[in-house]
Order: sequence, then structure tokens, then C-alpha cells
Amino acid sequence: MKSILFYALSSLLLLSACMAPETSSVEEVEEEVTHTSMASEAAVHLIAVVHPTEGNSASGVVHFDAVEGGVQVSGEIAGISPGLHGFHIHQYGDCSAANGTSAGGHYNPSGVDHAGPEAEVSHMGDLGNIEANAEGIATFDAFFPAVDMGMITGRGLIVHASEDDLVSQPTGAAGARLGCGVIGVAAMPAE
Ligand SMILES: [Cu+2]
Repeated sequence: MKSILFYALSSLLLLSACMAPETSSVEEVEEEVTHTSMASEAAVHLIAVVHPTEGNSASGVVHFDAVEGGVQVSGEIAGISPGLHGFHIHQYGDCSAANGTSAGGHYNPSGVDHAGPEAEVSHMGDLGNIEANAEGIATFDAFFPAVDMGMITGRGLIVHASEDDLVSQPTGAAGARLGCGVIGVAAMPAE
């Protein structure tokens, strides 16, 4: 009797031992498939939520959408003075410094001079200027052929106090950083 019970128990254990790895291996495979498809496809919609740096009030949401031949950048930044403000992708997606300097310099993977986005050669991060209205709100929607969605993911987005003159090296003399955001992967907006 004892041996039958032992046999029944041990076969139950054996059965569960056999089933357990099979279940987890299916999960592992599914997880692997998800990771693979994410790694092989560049995101088609990125988003940066801009928060004010210390003592400033620049804030807003900026969308980056993959379109034929480049990237469409659109959004709204509020809380800035009327007029032009330098607007760049910076090297690091790090807004931890109170003044935004932790985001590093302009994102410039080709190691070229600073210029405007319409110049023949410019930093990938050179988005030029945004222009705020009398209420201090800048609304924009512009196309950038040189921006690569995969390369800008996880980097910083900075709104400056002054106009980018598109000439001065290496920053365009755009002054202090009023707002900082991190460019991250977002779901596609509902149509
Ligand atoms: Cu900048």
C-alpha cells in the first residue's frame, strides 16, 4: 500500500515537473518574438513631454511621426516669451539638472557644424526655432528629412530662452534652457 501511494505521488511530481518547463518555454518563446519584432522595427511615433527647468515655465507635448523621407515634428509649447526660441534635440535624454544642462549638447552624430535645418549640413538635432504668439504659445508642424527616428529615441528635447541664430557655433547662441523633455516611444494616436 505504501509503495503504491509513493508511486502515485512520485508520478504526480514527475508529471508536474514535466509540464512546468513546457509551459514556461512557451512563454519564453512568445516573449522573444515580441522583443525581436520591436527591435527590428523603428518606432513610428515618438513623444516628448517638455517640463520647465527651474525658475521657468516652458511646457508642452511634441510628437515625432515617421513619414515618407523623414520625420514630421508637431506640437505646442506654452509658457515662453513671444517670438523665436531655439528648439533642438540634445544628445542625452537626461533632464535631471535644474537648468537642463544634463541633456548635453546638440545631438550631432555626424560631427558637423551647427546650422539651421534647411542648411545643406547641420546637426541632426538642429530643429531651428519655434515661434510663440503674443500669449507665449508656439504651435508648430514641420518636416525634417535628416532626422532618424531610431537615432533620436531616448534623447533630449530642449526649448531655449533665445532665438537660434543658425550661425553661432556650436549652439546658435540660443541661451538658457527653459524646458526639457525626453523623446520616447508612444502608441500611435487614434485616427
Ligand atoms: Cu539646444
